[in-house]
Amino acid sequence: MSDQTDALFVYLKHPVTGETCIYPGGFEQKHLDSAIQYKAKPTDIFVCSVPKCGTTWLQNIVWLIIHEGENINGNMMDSIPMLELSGSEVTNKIDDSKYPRIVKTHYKHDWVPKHPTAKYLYIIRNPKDAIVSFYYHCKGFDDYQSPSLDFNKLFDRYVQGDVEYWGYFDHVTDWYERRHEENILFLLYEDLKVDPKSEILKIAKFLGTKYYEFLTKDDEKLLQQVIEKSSFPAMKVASEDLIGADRRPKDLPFIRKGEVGDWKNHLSPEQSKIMEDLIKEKGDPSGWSSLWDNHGNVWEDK
Ligand code: PPS
Repeated sequence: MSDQTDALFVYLKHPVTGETCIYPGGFEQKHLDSAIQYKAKPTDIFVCSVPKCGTTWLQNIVWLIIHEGENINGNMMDSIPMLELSGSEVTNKIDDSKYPRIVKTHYKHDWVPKHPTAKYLYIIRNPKDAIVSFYYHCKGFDDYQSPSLDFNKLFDRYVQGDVEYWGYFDHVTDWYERRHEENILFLLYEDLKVDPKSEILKIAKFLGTKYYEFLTKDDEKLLQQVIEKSSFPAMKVASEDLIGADRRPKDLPFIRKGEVGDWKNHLSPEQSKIMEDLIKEKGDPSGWSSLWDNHGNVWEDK
């Protein structure tokens, strides 16, 4: 049992390179050994992110687009496996004879299985909100063994990159530098919040012209369905099935608040400044630090 005020992470090795990476408590080496066997298929769609940036939301949007507005039936993990947790056997069992397979992963770019025609969507969210969401995530899942998690402790680890999946900053840089590659679509949680319609159309276009055409025919009937079914209130209602009601305490739901700027209720002025300095240091060289320039509500003092 870990110190209950500190989240439990585990250190596991990449089966080929031997590189160590931090994973959520509960992950095991056998999962990674299996995941490495997965061969990307030409039609695969990978939904990628650093944790807590809107992955589940994007998974649902992609699902709804390619399944013509039909909801996921039951637990999302059964329909959209998480590669490094589900492994290759489970992932390969997802029937892709009619619809493309969707795979979730938090891997950095190099570790994601590649195929020249597969699609890779990467979503990010401002790191101040991502750490807050991550805090409630760790507190709520038994695997982290930290029901009394201390926000300040987690914050210190977060800004040092001493959390799962290389931490936020290097992960985002890694993917942002590849954003112009033909089969990568780089998305912002805050853009989806402000204008879901345009972002969903952008995603559909990226997935294939036929999806864009489905969405826009008949007075955009399908598009309206996708917007509605992927909205925060709709996903909140569906979350008992989607995420599994038994996996979280009632007061710590997975689909929690879904807001931009919740960090203002959690970060001290010092922590906010530490984040801003890091965003500059890590994001200025490649330019991702300016991604929120058009989102005045993200940063209190801009
Ligand atoms: S995970 O565990 O990494 O897969 O988590 P992830 O899905 O990336 O992030 C969870 C946060 O996304 C919010 N969310 C949404 N926001 C807006 N609209 C919709 N439809 C939506 N669905 C999920 C979810 O509530 C988590 O954010 P917080 O801030 O904790 O509410």
